[in-house]
Amino acid sequence: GAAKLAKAETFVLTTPLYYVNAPPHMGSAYSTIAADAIARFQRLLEKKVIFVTGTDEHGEKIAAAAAANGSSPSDHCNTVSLAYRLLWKELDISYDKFIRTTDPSHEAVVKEFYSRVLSSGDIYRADYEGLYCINCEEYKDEKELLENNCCPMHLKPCVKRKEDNYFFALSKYQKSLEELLACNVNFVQPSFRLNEVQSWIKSGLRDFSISRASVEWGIPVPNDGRQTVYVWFDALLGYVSALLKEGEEPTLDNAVSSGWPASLHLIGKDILRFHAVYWPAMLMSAGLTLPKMVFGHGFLTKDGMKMGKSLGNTLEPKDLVNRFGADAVRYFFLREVEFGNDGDFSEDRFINIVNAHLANTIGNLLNRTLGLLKKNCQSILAYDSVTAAEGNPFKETVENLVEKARFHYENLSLSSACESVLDIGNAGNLYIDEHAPWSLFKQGGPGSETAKKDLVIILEAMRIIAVALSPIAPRLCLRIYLQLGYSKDQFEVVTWSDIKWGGLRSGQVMAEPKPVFARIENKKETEDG
Ligand code: ME8
Repeated sequence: GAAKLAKAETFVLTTPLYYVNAPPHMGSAYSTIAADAIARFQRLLEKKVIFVTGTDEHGEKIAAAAAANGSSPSDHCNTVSLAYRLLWKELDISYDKFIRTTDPSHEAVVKEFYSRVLSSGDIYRADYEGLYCINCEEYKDEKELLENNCCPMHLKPCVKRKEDNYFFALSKYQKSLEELLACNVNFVQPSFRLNEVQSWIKSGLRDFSISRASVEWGIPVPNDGRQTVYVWFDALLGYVSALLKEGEEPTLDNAVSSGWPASLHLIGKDILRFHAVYWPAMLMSAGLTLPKMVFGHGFLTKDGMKMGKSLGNTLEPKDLVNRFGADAVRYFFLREVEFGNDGDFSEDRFINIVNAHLANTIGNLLNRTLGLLKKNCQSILAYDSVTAAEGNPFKETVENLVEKARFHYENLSLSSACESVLDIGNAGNLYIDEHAPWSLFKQGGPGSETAKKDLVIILEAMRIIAVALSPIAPRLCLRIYLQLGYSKDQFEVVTWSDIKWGGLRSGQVMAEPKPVFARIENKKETEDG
């Protein structure tokens, strides 16, 4: 029935739940910006979206960070978790749920989950000795380590640990995981990461320890108060507990019926093993449905090294937003980094791209068209956009590019989606230069009728750009909509179906032309002359 259909349409999308050992940096912001663009696109398609983000607050690394600050773990977590929420606000992140793994309802869900896995017979007690990387919060194989047992990601030596722990019988799921990946080739994305996951599994899955005797800052293991639940066995469940509704009894069943399974876990490639191997096995053990897809994107790098809290080589997203605005930051990283691959940041490149695409291709085109309309038509459209474009191949060009953009968004090729939308702007610039409506207006008579149509055509293309680019640069697109004479309320209910050519009507009054995107001054260029 209708309820079932509505449920099928729910799109649950998650970002990683970020460690609160340090405030957010550009890498954390990158995953979240990408997820936000995907969430906004899905909403344009009129799906019910539940966009989950949050913070991962337990474990040894967090406790150590709190101690180093001289604060209690919970004060420390409150401060840093808030910093994430504040940054998400500045970046226009439209999340629906923000889960903190220290929420009591989450703890209840973890305990219930643990008990289910225990009753499946997948938890046992054993001694373990191995090399532990605190920054990864993971036991490592000696084979994967550098000299002096250094972790290849964090370049810090792993420590020898011996513990009496509870173990999860991951090895029991070897076959089921192999089948999952064989039958469901889209489970791991981009597809070039599938091989990597398959070869981990093929090399033989080993049971892993899911409790810590040495760590106090965590959720107590049910039936054994002397151990806490391993931070990954705890945090992954945040994707489920996030779905609980306000005030609802915190049970697994309630969380599941509110939207589980996730349609997409968006993560960095560093935590692919947890999401594509450990997590599905854990869910199978507890009898829960698996997520539909795990997408592991690449790293933002600085000097070739992963930018991160542990290495301290980060870029401050706050600074970038303060200097350039949220739209520029969002646009740059989504356009510049092919989604799935690594990408490097350079300030020159940032300024050049954002100026060329947002200020010139889009902003200038809109501004000069509105200028001409003001001068020659008192800012009033003389034709319906459908009539204006009759028999004009430009309309088809725009329609083809819109289809491409949609295809790329659906395939999470965010950079290509940006490119297709920008190509509408390029086509518009070419069109206006070739048709030169300013000189047609001078001719008067039929010439100025043609020119009036040309302006409507360009502005209709602008309207379409404003819808199609809104997942990436929402504020800029709102400003375009306002310039085209619409209200904020009208922009907020726009859907992908509004992209259809024909929105602008004769008689519609455009706003006073005003730049929608301020060109960024490149200080270095100015200094260099
Ligand atoms: O791993 N480039 O949290 P975390 C791109 N708490 N993305 C980056 C990045 C970079 N340089 N650095 C970090 C954790 N990220 C766990 C997750 S999930 C249940 C628990 C992004 O704060 C990327 O998405 O270390 C990466 O996977 C995530 O931040 C890790 O964040």
